[in-house]
Amino acid sequence: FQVKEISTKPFEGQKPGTSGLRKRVKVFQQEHYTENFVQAIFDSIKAEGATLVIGGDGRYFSLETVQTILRIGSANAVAKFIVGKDAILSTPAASNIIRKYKADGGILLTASHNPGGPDNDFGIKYNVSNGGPAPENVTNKIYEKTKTIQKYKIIEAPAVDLSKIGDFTYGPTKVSVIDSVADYLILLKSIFDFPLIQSFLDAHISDYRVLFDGLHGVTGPYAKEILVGTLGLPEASVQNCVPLPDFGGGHPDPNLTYARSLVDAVEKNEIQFGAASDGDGDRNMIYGKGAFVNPSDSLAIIANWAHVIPYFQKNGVKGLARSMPTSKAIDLVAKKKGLECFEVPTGWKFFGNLMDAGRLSICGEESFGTGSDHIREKDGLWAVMAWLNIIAAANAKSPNKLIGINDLLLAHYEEYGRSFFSRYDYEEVPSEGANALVAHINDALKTGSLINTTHKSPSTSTEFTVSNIYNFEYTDPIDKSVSSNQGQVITFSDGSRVVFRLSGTGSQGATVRMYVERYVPPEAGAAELARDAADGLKGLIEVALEITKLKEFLGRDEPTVIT
Ligand code: VG1
Ligand code: CO
Repeated sequence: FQVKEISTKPFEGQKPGTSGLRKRVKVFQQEHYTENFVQAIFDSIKAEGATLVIGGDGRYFSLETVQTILRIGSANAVAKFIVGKDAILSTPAASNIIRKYKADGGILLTASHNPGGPDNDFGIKYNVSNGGPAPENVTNKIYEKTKTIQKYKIIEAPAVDLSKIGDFTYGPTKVSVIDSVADYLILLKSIFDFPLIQSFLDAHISDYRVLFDGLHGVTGPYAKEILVGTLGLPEASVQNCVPLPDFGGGHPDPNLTYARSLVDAVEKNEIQFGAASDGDGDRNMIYGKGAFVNPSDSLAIIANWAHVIPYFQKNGVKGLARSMPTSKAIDLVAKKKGLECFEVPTGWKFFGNLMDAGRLSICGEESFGTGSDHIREKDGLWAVMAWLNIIAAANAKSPNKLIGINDLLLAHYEEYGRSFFSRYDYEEVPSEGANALVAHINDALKTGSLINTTHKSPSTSTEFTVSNIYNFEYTDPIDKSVSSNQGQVITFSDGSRVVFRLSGTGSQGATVRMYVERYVPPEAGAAELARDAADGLKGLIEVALEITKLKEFLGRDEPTVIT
């Protein structure tokens, strides 16, 4: 084999966002574009002699990109690649493989929940040796390299057949093609009480039915192996579980808007426990008949019930954490249990240091991401199994009444109070409008013009008084690195808050996210606690939209997605 050096020129904008570099497929298909970014990764790490994992959600352009990585990696003297069969490894499965086989890092080919196919999105994300997304010092280094790159190294060798499991040699490099599911299944079995879940599901085969929707993303084969293969549920318990390069034309994002296929089937067939995951398998939505679990509540409930999960029985719960816009429901659980609770910026990479330092066990984000220190990514199927484990444990103590999702939610609210939470997404708005909105809020922040002003909601007549406005900044408690401008927060005198952020995962225009939260204590009573979230937040949302003039700046009357 021979190493060739190819001259190239930098491309603008190869800056990894919240979770890797995400662009339209057509952008990645430009001559040298993908090669440049891959070489920039190898220039930023110690590639020589390294063992690296390659996986992804199987989206369009993945197979070609794996071969590109093998060719460039081999030319850069990578010792070994561990690749998921057919280029498939869910994001959590890849994180597990990196840790289990002590690899130096991994390259994940995914744009997560963004649609796929020739006219949609592709993405490349680098993970480090703890199995988590590269921290900002690494992604900044990669970005710097992309700005000055003049050449990349490549070898000529026939493509590796990724459809066959086994060990191959590729130039000077070893390539091991592995089963995508096996190691992940072993992992989950070591975490959850499978016998308890099994006996509950067996006993309730007709009155507690389960439906998992893979949205044609990567989790299909994993969910099938766990739910059908291991727990013995009927085939009808899974749907859309064949991964497709374009996700069947859908938007593989588990929320009430994009996971309609799950919501409709659950409602129509009166399914007690439904769940879905996103394209790369790190997100989850728990949705039963008439029962939607808000991700912020999901996190708090899993933490509150951690004692029924064998992994936490064995390892204890070291600490809890949430991303800044996630509701403070988890903080209340931490307080009651005497645990440390951290507030980090959006993006899973911020949890890794805390976990590595032994200070964090369970964490999550409002964006349907929940997970623990069993790996260093959020984990969709882990959350599904956590819920099944909790439901099974709750029912083991309740022989006469079947406990379902809504019972757990209400019991939690009655114990801790409820943080009504909602997120409005304004997707792909003009960047000028989004920037003007940010500038407008910054202006209010600088001049203090909104502080102590009172605003009345036109429809509910509730009044909200602004108490503070700030830009969220985070200092990592472990390595002391500082991340600034992580979202604008407006707090109100009743403890409510509204957060504004620009998304870092979009590939076109700008996406503005508005997060609203209002806390109601347990004393408010069951009726108030069980209210519809949209209803409980109506007044606050009206006031937030009014004081920020959001509709004017964005030229949008309604958000594209409401969670
Ligand atoms: C979004 C979510 C964030 C999540 C990120 C990656 O980021 O808000 O919570 O960590 O996606 O998730 P942003 O910058 O668009 O708000 V995934 O499942 O796309 O890897
Ligand atoms: Co994802």
